[in-house]
Amino acid sequence: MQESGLPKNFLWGGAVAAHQLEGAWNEDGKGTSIADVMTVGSATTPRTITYDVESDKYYPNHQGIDFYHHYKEDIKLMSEMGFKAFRTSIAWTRIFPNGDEEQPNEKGLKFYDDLFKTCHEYGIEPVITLSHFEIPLHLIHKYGGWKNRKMINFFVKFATVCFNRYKDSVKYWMTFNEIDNQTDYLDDYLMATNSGLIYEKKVSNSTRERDMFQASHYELVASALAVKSGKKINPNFKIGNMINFKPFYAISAKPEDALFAHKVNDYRNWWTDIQVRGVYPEWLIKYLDRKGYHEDITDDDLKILKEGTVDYIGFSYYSTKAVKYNKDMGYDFVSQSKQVVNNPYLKSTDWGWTIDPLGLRYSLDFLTDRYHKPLFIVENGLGAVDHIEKDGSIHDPYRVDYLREHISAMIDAVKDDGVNLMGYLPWGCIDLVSAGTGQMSKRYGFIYVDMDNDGNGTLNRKKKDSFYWFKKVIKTNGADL
Ligand code: P53
Repeated sequence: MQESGLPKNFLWGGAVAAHQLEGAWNEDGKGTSIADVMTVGSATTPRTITYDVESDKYYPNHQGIDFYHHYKEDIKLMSEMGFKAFRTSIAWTRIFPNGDEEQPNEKGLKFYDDLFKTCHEYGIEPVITLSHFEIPLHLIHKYGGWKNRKMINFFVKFATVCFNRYKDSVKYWMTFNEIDNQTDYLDDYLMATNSGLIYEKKVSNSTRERDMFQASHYELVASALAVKSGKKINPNFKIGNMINFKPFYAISAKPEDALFAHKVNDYRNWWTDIQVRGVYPEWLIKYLDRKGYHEDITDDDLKILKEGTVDYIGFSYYSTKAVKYNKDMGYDFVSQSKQVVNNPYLKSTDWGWTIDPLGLRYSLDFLTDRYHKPLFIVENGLGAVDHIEKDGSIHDPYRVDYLREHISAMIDAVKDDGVNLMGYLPWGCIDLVSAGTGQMSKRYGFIYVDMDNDGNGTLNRKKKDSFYWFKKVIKTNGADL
């Protein structure tokens, strides 16, 4: 068998996030997070975000897949697949239940000591996201979320406590999950989960966009301060950003479409521009000025942004989109507008996400050309409904096909295009609660978990066909797909 061309120390593994699988939402002193007040939705109905936990509603993240009590068994299954790395997040509310306490919660810290120890027993490297849609609800109610500058200190304190505690057990870190989701500033769910921005009353679109830029700016400053703090605690840390990388293609070769697609991509990439290069891009300075947003951006902040740039770019890749220039809207991107159009060349998943393996090679090449940094695929995968056969087996050839094609495109980017890629961590390696819809039925895992959308099930774990396939892929370092 020929070698794949991937480096020998390539980090194969999988990814999850605390709020989507841990459960135990109020155990051992954990506080309530934004994820604890989100109900179940569907492919077409968004999740509802309630002000507080209401007794007559079902909140799927409260139970997750009860990883909090099953993690030993689950990490063992991952080690059976040959995982070299496992990405999860540290639930902010386990460490600081309200977010603004003086002292951290020891029981929360202890849980992650045990989890990371278990990972290392199996030779699995933890890859840790600090903020993955898990803002303490109290910080949203009391301070209004990330449009308040005070959030910077709360976050940096949380990050620093984690860096100190886990300085010998975690090497790979990321600051904010999919910070660029906020491109869609008119999406209630994304603004609440990323930045804790919740609108009780209707406000204008430009108010929402202004809030988004302000919240993002504070997050970027907090991210840079966290990088600086982490490097002081352990200079060997590798600290990355984390984006939802989603290229927007021009729908045609018409120059207006090409320029518009370029501008839409700029509008998604400015977070990375700052996290990697440490400066605001030229177009954005003009844009904020033209819109008259008068954001609170100080000279000190700009200095911090320069000093706290990241070591690598972590990103999720699921799909691409296509855009068409609309002369009534001009070249400015309008969130959730008709500027996004159907791409006739691509099929979609049952949840309407386009399937575009070549787009992953495009993404790896694009990010390398633009940033010249190591890249880390920390999410990719297919959300699909699985069926259990009478004999208990689960055949998921659709998942294997999706992953095979993406891995193959990824190998081409490394082998032929010289991309410096650290690893591949497919999303939801064990079935968990969907972030976007709250469903259990939107499954990504190699490991099946018996639990339905209403919270019924035994929580038993079962290996799908894809489990054995991925084990072979890891064993051959991608040579046998
Ligand atoms: P789900 C969309 C909506 C919400 C979160 O998503 C998302 C995305 C991706 O474009 O981002 C990531 O569960 C996220 C994970 C999430 C995963 O995509 O809606 O980092 O938390 O579970 C998949 O199918």
